[in-house]
Amino acid sequence: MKRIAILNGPNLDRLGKREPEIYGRATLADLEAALRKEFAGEAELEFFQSNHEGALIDKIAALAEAKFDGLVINGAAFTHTSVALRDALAGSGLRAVEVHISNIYKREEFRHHSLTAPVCVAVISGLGLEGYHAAVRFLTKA
Ligand code: CA2
Repeated sequence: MKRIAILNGPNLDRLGKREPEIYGRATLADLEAALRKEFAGEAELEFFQSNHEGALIDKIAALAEAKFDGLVINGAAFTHTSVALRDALAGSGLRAVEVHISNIYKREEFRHHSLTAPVCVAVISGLGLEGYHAAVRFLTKA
């Protein structure tokens, strides 16, 4: 069975609690339950959320050491700012899919550029939480 990790960056612990017009009403716990349900018996899923850049980087290194088969990452604001997160992904050798709930290209200019996208195999942006499902589906098959 493929082992896939789902990483969420800063403020995504607030999902479903604020700004529902952008991010919807489902919480991170709802997302975890929905993914576990869809991929039961198909993929082993591990979930991690942190508001701290270093914690995300440490987690990526641990997943690489554990030889995970794939990684879904919503780096949230760190997507646009963090060379360290990009370096961690690039150095991990993990197959990563970058997911954004919103369509970052329809939003402010500063969200249009991702430092992490070039070191991921694919990017999904604007499909809402369905983007995580699509990413896990892809990594489970690939
Ligand atoms: O669309 C996405 O998934 C983002 O990665 C979300 C980030 C944003 O900085 C990126 O540009 C695009 C922000 C996550 C904040 O999430 C919240 C959710 C609910 C309430 C408050 C924040």
